Amino acid sequence: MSNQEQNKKNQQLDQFRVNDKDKSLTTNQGLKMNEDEFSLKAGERGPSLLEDFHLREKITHFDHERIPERVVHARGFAAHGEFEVYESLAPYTKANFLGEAGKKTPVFVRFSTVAGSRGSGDMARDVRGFATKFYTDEGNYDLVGNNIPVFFIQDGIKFPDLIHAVKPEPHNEIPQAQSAHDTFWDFVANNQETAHMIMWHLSDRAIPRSFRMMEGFGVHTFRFVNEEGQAFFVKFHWKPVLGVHSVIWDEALKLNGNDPDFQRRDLYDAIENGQYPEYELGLQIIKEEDEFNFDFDVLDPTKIWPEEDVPVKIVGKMTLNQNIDNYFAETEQVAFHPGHVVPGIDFTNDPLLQARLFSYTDTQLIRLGGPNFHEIPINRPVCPFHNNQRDGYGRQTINSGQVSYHKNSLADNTPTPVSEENGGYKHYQEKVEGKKVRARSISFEDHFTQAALFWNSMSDVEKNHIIDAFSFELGKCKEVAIREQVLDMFSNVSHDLVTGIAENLGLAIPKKKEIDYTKSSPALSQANTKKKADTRKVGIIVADGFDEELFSHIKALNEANINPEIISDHQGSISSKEGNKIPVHHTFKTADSVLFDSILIASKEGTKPLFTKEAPNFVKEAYMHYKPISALQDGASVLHDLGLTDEKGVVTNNASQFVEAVAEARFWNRDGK
Ligand code: HDE
Repeated sequence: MSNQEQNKKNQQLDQFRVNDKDKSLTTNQGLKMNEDEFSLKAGERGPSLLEDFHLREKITHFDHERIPERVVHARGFAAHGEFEVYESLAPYTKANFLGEAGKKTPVFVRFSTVAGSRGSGDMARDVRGFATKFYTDEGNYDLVGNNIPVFFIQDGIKFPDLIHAVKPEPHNEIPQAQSAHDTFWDFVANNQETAHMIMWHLSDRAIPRSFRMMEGFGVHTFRFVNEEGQAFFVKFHWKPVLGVHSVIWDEALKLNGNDPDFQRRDLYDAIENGQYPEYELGLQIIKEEDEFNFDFDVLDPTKIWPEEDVPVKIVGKMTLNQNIDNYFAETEQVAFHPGHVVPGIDFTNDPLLQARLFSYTDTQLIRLGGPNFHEIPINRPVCPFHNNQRDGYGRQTINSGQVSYHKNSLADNTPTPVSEENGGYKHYQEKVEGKKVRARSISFEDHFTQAALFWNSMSDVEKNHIIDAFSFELGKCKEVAIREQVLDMFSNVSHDLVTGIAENLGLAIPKKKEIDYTKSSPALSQANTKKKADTRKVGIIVADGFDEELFSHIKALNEANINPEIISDHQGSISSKEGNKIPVHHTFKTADSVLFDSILIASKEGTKPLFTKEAPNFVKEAYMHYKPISALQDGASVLHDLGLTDEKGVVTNNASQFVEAVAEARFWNRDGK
């Protein structure tokens, strides 16, 4: 039996899966219909009849097909998979799914952007949601995280303000899926706790190359509780096995036009190809008694715990190995909630987390139309569930018996509350004391130290990208006063940063402020991430009459787990000199250089003018995007004509060097050429 067959969630979903192929057409009442093209009329040219139940049913269902999109994270894409824990985490938590080395738990993961509508482009500069539902034996556990480890605000009461500011402006609903507009930056300047998150938002992290190549973070500090009742503060990390990689801004802009589904397609195709995305689960753990031993408050969601100070312990791996069958039924109807916990996992007093614990059920009530959304197949736990909740729109469970209240005698006082010893959830008994106040803790007041930590940790290339991103975003604000306020705000982070932005915006450079924070955290820079050729996409430009050495090159790429795709001047197939054919995946009209991680030019300019014009354009654009380029045989003349010889990342007739270059991915030394 394969893993997927054993997977309990998969078995459960099987009961609901229906394939309509080769079946007879019926109404929703099961009545077979003899006709589906014509409504019932009084005479062929006469009026339609109200009696036509088939027309009515079909149109009515259609009229009600849409549900409200998520108020944030509307655009998303999801997959099924499995989580396996490497070692027992019983010393820290009694969570059963983390308790035994090798234990596997089915998962469903939804990735998303935040600001755009459901139909917006994938490549927006935005935070990516990374929400995981673990279908554990003790109930669903949801880790509803992002690909950025901190958040814009410290208190959930500001969330509606933040989202109102970043969404399209209300008077004209412009711009879609972008933070580059006045209201967002006005919010930033007036809410300076955003500083640290803004640094991440304007870094390469906000334009990931793939959902498969980004980290995930639980953001808040959560609490682990073990069997002895001992508690720990914990932060969750997902570390992608392929490393953390991004596109550059110019590619992001072009990708949104070339393929608005770039990131969903990437995830879907990887799973279809058997190149299953993998992420390791990492934990940072702080003992309760060390709560106050840091220069940040562990409850403040605008702060990280630098990995060099609190190491990330790798404890398991998640593999996404199965695509969804139906977008609406699964990805759209899945309902995550940070409050879906299991014994051994508990909350802290982070005021952002506390507000989330209210918001997620509330939003599902309107989005999924009532209190029974837990019965939707994708949301059902794989363990039994029993309580006295009843009725409501769309109720599916048929609860038999006369009792639906607690306490009772008629049903022997069942369903029975379960003691903690027997697996009942008992909230951690944290001692709390204080006056009722609406206030920010003084320990939450430092907004700039970790923003500076992030800046200090960036490579020069990454710093330039951040300056460019600020220049783009603020450059799109109409109000000069907003640009100036933001500049002034970020002069608390780095003078170099604001100098670069001010020059681009033609503004006065703010006065230098004393910043004595020099610490950096190498783990924050993508320059230090893993470099792998695996699953990268190479566009091979080739015309009829190509040299057969291409076949051995393709073999070498396949062996390195690279995905080659053929681009030519016509569809169908192309032939080698010897007449052997290979299928064409794209033409110059259907593809663009930005869709590939690298370009290999495998034949000389063909006889067709289109090839002569387009092949060099693909190479030029890939070069401008710092990507590896390679040529085979007479294809080298195309590189030669462009003056591209003898430099890093430009390879000729050498498959193994090319594979290394694909792993390297970007050659930043080209800057300025
Ligand atoms: Fe969310 N968030 N959020 N959020 N969030 C939603 O719930 C909310 C926050 C995150 O793929 C909504 O079902 C509040 C932080 C993800 O289905 C809503 C606050 C983090 C997803 C909601 C936050 C997240 C959501 C909209 C501040 C990272 C998509 C639809 C107090 C740790 C889940 C829905 C999916 C979705 C509220 C802040 C992550 C409205 C009030 C911080 C990944 O309930």
